[in-house]
Amino acid sequence: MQIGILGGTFDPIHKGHIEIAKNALSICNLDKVIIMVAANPPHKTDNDKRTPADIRFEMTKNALEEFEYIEASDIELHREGKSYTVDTLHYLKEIYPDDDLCFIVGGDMLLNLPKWYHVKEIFSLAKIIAFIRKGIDADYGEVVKKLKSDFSARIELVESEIKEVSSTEIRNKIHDSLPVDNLITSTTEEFIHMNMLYLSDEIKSLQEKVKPMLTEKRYIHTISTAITSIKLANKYGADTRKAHIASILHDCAKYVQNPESLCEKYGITLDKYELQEKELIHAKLGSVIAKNEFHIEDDEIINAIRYHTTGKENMTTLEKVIYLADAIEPHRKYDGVKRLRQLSMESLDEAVIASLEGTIHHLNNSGSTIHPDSIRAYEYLKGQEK
Ligand code: DND
Repeated sequence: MQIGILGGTFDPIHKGHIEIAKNALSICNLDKVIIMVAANPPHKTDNDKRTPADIRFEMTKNALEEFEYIEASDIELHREGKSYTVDTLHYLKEIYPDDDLCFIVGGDMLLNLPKWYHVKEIFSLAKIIAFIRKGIDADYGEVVKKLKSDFSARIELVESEIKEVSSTEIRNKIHDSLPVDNLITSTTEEFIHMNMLYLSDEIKSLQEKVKPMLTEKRYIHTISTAITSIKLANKYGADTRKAHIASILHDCAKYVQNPESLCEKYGITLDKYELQEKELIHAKLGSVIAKNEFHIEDDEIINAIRYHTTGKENMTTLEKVIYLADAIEPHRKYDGVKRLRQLSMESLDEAVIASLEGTIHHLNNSGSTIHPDSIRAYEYLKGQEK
C-alpha cells in the first residue's frame, strides 16, 4: 500500500488541504491519505493562541467524514513535547511495516525541510511529495537536486492548480462575521460556529447566553441561520455583523415559560392574531428580550428579530436576510425549500416573495389565520416588482 501523510496544524482544515489530499490520491496513486494533526508543531511559537489539539482533531475528523480514503489521525496528540515528523514516521512504520510512506508538503515547506529535526532519517523513512503551484511558486529544481545529493532524498514534485488558502485569513473572517464558504466545507463551518471557535468576544458571549435558552435542535437551527444570514447579508449588502447578532438571537424567546405573562411584564401588547396563534409571540417577545436582557441597542437588529416570522411591509435588507435565512438554512426540510435556496442566490426579493407565498398558501390550506403583516409584506414586494 502507498500511504500519504499530510501533516499540519489544521486550525482550521480548509479546502486547500482537502484538495491536496484528493490530488495526492489521484495523481500519486496513493491508497489513502492520513491527515496528521500536529499537537505541538515544532516550527510554531504561538502555542497559547492555538485552538486545543483535541478540538482541531475533532474538527478535522468531522470534515473528512464525507471523503473516501482520507482519514484523520490523532497519534501526535498522544505524544508529549514537540510533534516531530521523524517520530511520527517511525511510529507509522511500525504499524505499516510493509507499506510505502509518502510525506506530503506544500512547496513552502520544502524549502525549510533541511532544518527539520533528524531530517536524514525522515528521508529514509518516507518519500516526500511536494505540491507546488504552477507558475507561482519558486523554481524548486535546484532545491530538489541538492536534497537528493545531500540526503539521498526521494522527492516527487507535483504541479497543481490548488489555490492559496490561509487558515489565518479564515480565522480573521469568522471573527469579523464574514462568509468563508468558499474556503472551508459547510461541515467545518458549522463545527466552528457550534463550538464557538474564532468568534468575536461579542458574538461568543451572546451565543453562550442564548444556548441554554434553546433546545439542542433549535441551537443547531440558530447556528445554521447565522451562517446562512452572513452569506446572504454579504451578497446583498447588509451588515454581516448585525445579521450575525440578529440570527443568534432570533429565537431567544421560543421556549420562555409563560410568554404571555412575560409580555405583560415588558408592557408588550399582543394583537388578536398573536393571541390566537401563540407561535407568533416569540418574535415580538424575542426582540424585547434582545433589547432588555442581551442589551442590543441597535433598532435594525431589533426589528430584524421582531419581524423574522411574519415579515412586514417595506422590509429593510437586513430584515429580509433574517426572514429568509431562518426559512432556508440547510437543516430546514419542507417541500419547495430547495427552490427557495436557489432563488436566494439569484434575487433576495424574489426569494422573500416566494417564501411568503409558500407560507400564505400553507396557512390557507390548513385553515389557519394569516397575520396581516405577512400579507402586507407580500403585497408590498409584489407592488415593487411592477
Ligand atoms: P504546518 O502547520 O506548517 O502546516 O505543518 C506542516 C507539517 O510539517 C506538520 O506536520 C509539522 O509537524 C511538520 N513539521 C514542520 C516543521 C518542522 C518539523 C515538522 C520537524 O519535524 O522538525 P499547515 O497546517 O499550515 O498546512 C498543512 C500542509 O498543507 C503544509 O504542508 C502546507 O505547506 C500545505 N498547504 C498547501 N500546499 C499547497 N497548496 C496550498 C496549501 N495550503 C496548505 N494551497
